[in-house]
Amino acid sequence: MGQWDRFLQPYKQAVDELKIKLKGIRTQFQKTNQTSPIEFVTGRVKPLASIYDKSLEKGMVFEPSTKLAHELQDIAGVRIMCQFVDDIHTVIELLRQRHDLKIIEEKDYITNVKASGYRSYHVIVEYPVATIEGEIKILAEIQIRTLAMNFWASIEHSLNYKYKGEFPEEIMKRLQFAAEAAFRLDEEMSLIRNEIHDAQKYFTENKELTSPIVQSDLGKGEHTDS
Ligand code: 0O2
Ligand code: 0O2
Repeated sequence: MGQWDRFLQPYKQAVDELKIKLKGIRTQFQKTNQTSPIEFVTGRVKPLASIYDKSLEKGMVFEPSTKLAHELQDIAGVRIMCQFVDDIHTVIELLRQRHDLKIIEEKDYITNVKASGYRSYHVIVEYPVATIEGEIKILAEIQIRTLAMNFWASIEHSLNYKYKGEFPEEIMKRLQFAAEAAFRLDEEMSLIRNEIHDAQKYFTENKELTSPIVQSDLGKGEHTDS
């Protein structure tokens, strides 16, 4: 195993574990017939090329080191997508209550929108990873955002890649405008949140009942019993 592989292995493990745990929250809400504040979860270990770029940007030597692990807080990155802005706060509260991770920093880019228009809530956590050489604590970044914030950030990220951060004035303005439109969409959806929840609950409950597979299973059940 190369030096970088060895260095990144605990981060990979942390991302895998955090994804399972956070998806578990969603499952628990669903199994108890409650609306989940988590829509879906993704995760990644920062690609080596991005670690290289970031270490150059921060004036650090590009090598696996304690300093790098300390300075680059998002080598392990997990993203939680929510339907509504309020869900973000529910998720943060759930994270604060956990004993298997320790929040060491919170960055509220929802209240303090970035100049680009970026909105999201970032939580930096210290997470213990069990290795065959004993436990090590690594840093991970959990980004929590609505679907609309995620839509905007994904598009802006792709454009950023194309323009390498040097957006033409016109595009930058349109992106800022789009970010505000996305946020207005979040606000509008929040206003009919209860209505949406009722509809989703109704859909989930009735989906099972009207499914042809369940119907035929129910049918089979009746024949066996009789
Ligand atoms: P399910 O049953 O579909 O929820 P993974 O390795 O698959 O766990 P990864 O590679 O980190 O996850 O991220 P990926 O593949 O981009 O997406 C992770 C999960 O989020 C996948 O579900 C996707 O189906 C789901 N997902 C991605 N985009 C959206 C979206 O826009 N809306 C919704 N609702 N879900 C989305 P899983 O985990 O494979 O299982
Ligand atoms: P990627 O490709 O997402 O992995 P630093 O991390 O040192 O740059 P800072 O200020 O501590 O600095 O980090 P910040 O801004 O809290 O979080 C950085 C991450 O947030 C970025 O990761 C993005 O994922 C996201 N982010 C921050 N600002 C923007 C933005 O304007 N647009 C988009 N689309 N995403 C943003 P990276 O490192 O860019 O990499």
